[in-house]
Amino acid sequence: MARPLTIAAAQMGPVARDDSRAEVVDRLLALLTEAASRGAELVVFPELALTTFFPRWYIEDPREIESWFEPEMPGPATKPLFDEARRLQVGFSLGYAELTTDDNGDTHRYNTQILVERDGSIVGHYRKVHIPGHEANEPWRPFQHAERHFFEPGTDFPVWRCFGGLVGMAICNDRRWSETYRVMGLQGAELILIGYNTPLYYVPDPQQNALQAFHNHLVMQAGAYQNGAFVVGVAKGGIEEGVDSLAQTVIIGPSGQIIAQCLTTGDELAVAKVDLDYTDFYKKTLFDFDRYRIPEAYRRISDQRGALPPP
Ligand code: CDT
Repeated sequence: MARPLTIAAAQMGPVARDDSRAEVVDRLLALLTEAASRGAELVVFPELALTTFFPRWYIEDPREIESWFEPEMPGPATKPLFDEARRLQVGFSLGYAELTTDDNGDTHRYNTQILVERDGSIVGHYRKVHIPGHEANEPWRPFQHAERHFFEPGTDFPVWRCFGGLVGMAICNDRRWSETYRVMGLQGAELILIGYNTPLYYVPDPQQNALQAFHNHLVMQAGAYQNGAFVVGVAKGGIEEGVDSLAQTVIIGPSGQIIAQCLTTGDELAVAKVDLDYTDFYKKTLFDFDRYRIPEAYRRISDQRGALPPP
C-alpha cells in the first residue's frame, strides 16, 4: 500500500433531547478509543452529533435555539474529545450546529462539519449547502423537519490536503445531489466524509419510505464511483425521540463497492484500511477528467436550456 489510511465510521444511535453535551461526548470518546485500538487514524462522526436532531421541533425562543448551537469549537464540553484525539494521535470529523458572529456583530447559524488532524488542529470547516425541509411551522406533520428555519446555507465544497490525500466533506441532504461530489471531484477529492440524520418516514411523500436505504447507498456509491473517490457515510440512526432514522453507515471505495458497513442502529464502528492511491484506478482511466470531460459542451447544453421556451 502506498498511501494507507485506516478509517473508522463512528455511527451513533439516538441522542435524547435531555442528554447533556458531556454525556454525548463520553459516547464519542468511547467510539474514538475503540477506533484507536483498532488502528484507526481518522474517525468520522455523524451530522449534529452533539445533540438530538433538534430541527424536528419548531422552536421560536431565540435563547432555546441558541442552546442547541456551539459558539466555539472546541468549547468546554468538546475539549476532552480534542485532547484525547491528540493524545491518541487520531484525527476526526464531527458534525455540529455552529453559531458565529461576523465583523458587523451579526450572528449566523450553520449546520457544520469540521475536520481535525491528528495533532488536534482544525484543518477544515464545511457548512451544509443543501438545507432540506421547511422554513415555517407545519403543525400538520407528525414531526417537523425545520432545518431551513434554523440554518443558513453554506456556499462551497472545499477540499483540504490532509491525512495523506485530498479530503472533502458534505452533510446529509448534500449526498443526494450529484454536484456535491462533482465539485469536490473536480478539485481532485480522494476521500469524502458525510454525516447524516435521515428519518425513515418522509412526510411529503411516504412512498419513498421503503426506498430510504436504497437511495442512501445509491447516491453515495454513485458519487464515489463517478469521481474515483472513497466516500464515508455515517448515520445517527435508530429511534430518537420517537422518530426512526436510517442507520446503514458505510465506507465505499472508488469502485463504488461497499468495503465496510455497520450492522446495528446504535453506537458502532465500521473500520477499513484503505489505500488512497487506489483512487488512481478510476481517476486515471474511465474518469480521467482532463482527458474525457468536455466542459465546453456542458456549457453549450446549459446555454441552450436557458434559451428554450417555457413548457
Ligand atoms: N438531515 C438531513 O439533511 N436529512 C434529510 C432528510 C430530508 S427530509 C426533509 C436527508 O436528505 O436525509
